[in-house]
Amino acid sequence: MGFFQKLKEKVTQQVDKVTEQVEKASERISEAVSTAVEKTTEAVKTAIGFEKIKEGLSKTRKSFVDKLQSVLRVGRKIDDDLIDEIEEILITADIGVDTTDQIIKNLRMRVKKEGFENAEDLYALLKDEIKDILIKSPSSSLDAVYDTTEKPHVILVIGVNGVGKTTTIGKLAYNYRQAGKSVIIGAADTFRAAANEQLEIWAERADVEIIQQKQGADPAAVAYDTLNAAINREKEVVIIDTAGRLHNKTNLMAELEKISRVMKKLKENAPSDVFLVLDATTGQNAIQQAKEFMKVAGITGIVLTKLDGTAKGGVVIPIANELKIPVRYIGVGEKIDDLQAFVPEQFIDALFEDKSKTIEIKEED
Ligand SMILES: Nc1nc2c(ncn2[C@@H]2O[C@H](COP(=O)(O)OP(=O)(O)OP(=O)(O)O)[C@@H](O)[C@H]2O)c(=O)[nH]1
Ligand SMILES: [Mg+2]
Repeated sequence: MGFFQKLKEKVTQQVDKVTEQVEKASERISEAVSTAVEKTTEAVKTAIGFEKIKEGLSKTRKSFVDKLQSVLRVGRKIDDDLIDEIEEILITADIGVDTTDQIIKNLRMRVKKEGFENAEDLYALLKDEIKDILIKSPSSSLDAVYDTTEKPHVILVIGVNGVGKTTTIGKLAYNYRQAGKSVIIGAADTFRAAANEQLEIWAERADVEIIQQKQGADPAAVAYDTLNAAINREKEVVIIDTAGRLHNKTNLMAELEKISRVMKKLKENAPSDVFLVLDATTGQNAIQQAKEFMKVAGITGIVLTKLDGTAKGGVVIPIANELKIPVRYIGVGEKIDDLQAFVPEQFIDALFEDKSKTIEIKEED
């Protein structure tokens, strides 16, 4: 091989090596950029979600936190009277007797053990205890909120009249679409006039397909048609709306059982989820409703709606703590992007967010 030939080969080899290194580096850069973009998008979404939850909880926070801050004032010492006052505030905030008992017991224990003396220290302690209760509840274990491990993932939505089932389905469909999933919804509320039209509007807003039949049709037939269409069209998520008339137990059981049985003909383990929708404005009554429904339906998750319209938002705490069914979503408004995943830490931070803290942070900026 001549000198120039050798030189040419060497140069070519080096050029190839450099090209390869540049390609690898550029791959790494583009990977790093897309990870950074993904992370930023996630962080922005979380921040927007947190703001919405905070805003949605403002009525509850106003009554709950204002009352707490007025008894936990600087200079006051911790004594039995103070603990009684806190107990009363928790109960009037719809946290319920049992969960309040649990919180107060833990609070007393920590005060004694850790030697707290000043009233103002109890604010952070109380926040901590409530957060701890929620973290230990089943609501905590679901981080993959819009993940679908099976295709299609079938969600049956149930609950009494007017709690917000149809609205929640519209929002949920939208959230799944935002997460890049294909969705089809089924109008199995064939009982109420105009139920189809209402769900159709939501389907349009969320940009998802809808399957319906005429009013009075068998709800189980609509559920079957919807699942069938989902399988044929390879959709990832199926959401079924149901009628909210106040069922007597036997009717409800028969109807839900039939819907599930008919869907099982197409997919053995359908429905994947049964979500019970509860209206937060009904306070303790929501817990009673849940207990009734739990007797007849295999509920896998709870959606608590209308938190924005009530000071009774504290009811989320006993629902998560006592029912042993995960609270999956909370409704904080009537708009399509107003359904938020229930994340205990985020919820408690939003509930306890106090004004003095916000001002402090702003001043630091
Ligand atoms: N402020 C507020 N309103 C809500 C929320 N969720 C639902 N709503 C309102 O509650 C009302 C009833 O909602 P629907 O979705 O029709 O309730 P439903 O359970 O489907 O009712 P039926 O089908 O009649 O049983 C509507 O006016 C909704 O806009 C929420 O999170 N916040
Ligand atoms: Mg409805």
